[in-house]
Amino acid sequence: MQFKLEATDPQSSARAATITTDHGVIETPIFMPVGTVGTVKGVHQRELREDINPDIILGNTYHLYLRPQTTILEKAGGLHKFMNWDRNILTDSGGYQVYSLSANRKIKEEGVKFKSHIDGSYHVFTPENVMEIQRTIGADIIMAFDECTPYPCEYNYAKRSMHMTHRWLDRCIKHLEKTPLKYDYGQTFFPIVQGSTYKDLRKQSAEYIASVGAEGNAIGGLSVGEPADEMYEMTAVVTEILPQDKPRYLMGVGTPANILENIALGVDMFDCVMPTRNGRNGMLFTSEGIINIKNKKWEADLSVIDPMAITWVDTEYNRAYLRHLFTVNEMLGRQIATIHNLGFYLWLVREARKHILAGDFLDWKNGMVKKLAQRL
Ligand code: PRF
Repeated sequence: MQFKLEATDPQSSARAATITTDHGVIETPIFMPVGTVGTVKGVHQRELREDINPDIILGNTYHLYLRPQTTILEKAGGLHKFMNWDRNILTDSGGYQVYSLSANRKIKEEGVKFKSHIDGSYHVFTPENVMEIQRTIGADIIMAFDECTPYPCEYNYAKRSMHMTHRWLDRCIKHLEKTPLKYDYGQTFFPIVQGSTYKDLRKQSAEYIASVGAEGNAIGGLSVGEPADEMYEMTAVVTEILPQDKPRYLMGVGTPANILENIALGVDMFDCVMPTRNGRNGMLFTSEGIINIKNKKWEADLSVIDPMAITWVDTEYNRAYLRHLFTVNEMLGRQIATIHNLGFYLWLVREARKHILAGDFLDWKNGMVKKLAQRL
């Protein structure tokens, strides 16, 4: 993997860069659409490629391990071939999904024993087997196995957990060195900073993560219920310490405003279920603000979905029609909303990149944050 810094904003820590892997170039800042089980929900791969056009999408180890299982993925020659996506993929390690989805999980030094949310069967994730699973899934960027602490989190628990995440990281690295690549392209490994909402722990964790010298670094444990200002404070502490010449990925963030604020703090990569999940529930992020398309307010509004016309759905359909589709629970409504929202998120990070390259990011960001928070 190669990382090339192209510009840094003179008035903030925002950067524009490119990441190059065997599956192509990723222009940053980037938003990665979430494709948990090998599909960005409701979107054809063709639409994703041609209408939304992201350089990279995300998959989840936890879900793919449970279904379709690694035997099938290996037979297919990896996730890219299985799902017919020839651009970049990043897989999360399961270090978050195990805590958020499965019941009855037991966290020990060895690993995590968990009960599947699908059929109640028991499984164990360890730093070692999660590296093997990610080799088999075959994403371009693979993540360390960590513990994402909840919010709020008692100081002593956060500290103990952070140290365990660091020990797990050592085990991930050691095991990865012994586990050969499965396919004919490279994989890049990102470790994850934890430390809850404590500045001293975040600082310690960032220093430890930086010291292992990985090709890119991630920030976990944020956007778990803490106030946005606390998130920004933690990101700022961590991006100060993580190396400038490597990509920084903030996991599971966030709203359009969260993304812009964290770009200003030096984050390059983001993923979040918000544009897809909220889209399926009728929430649209538009150039004029946030819309709940299910509201009666839109019942007879024949204006287009978004006059900015980023993706073709924005002007192809009107608000009253989209509201109608949600009212009668037609799947086309959810598909239209998803394409619109993903198009909007990708537009947002591309605009951010343009403004970083042009040197006027901060003013643009401040104006945008105000505009996007409006509810129509
Ligand atoms: N760890 C991992 N994945 C994650 C997170 C984390 O802390 C988060 C936190 N927002 C989202 N996804 N492995």
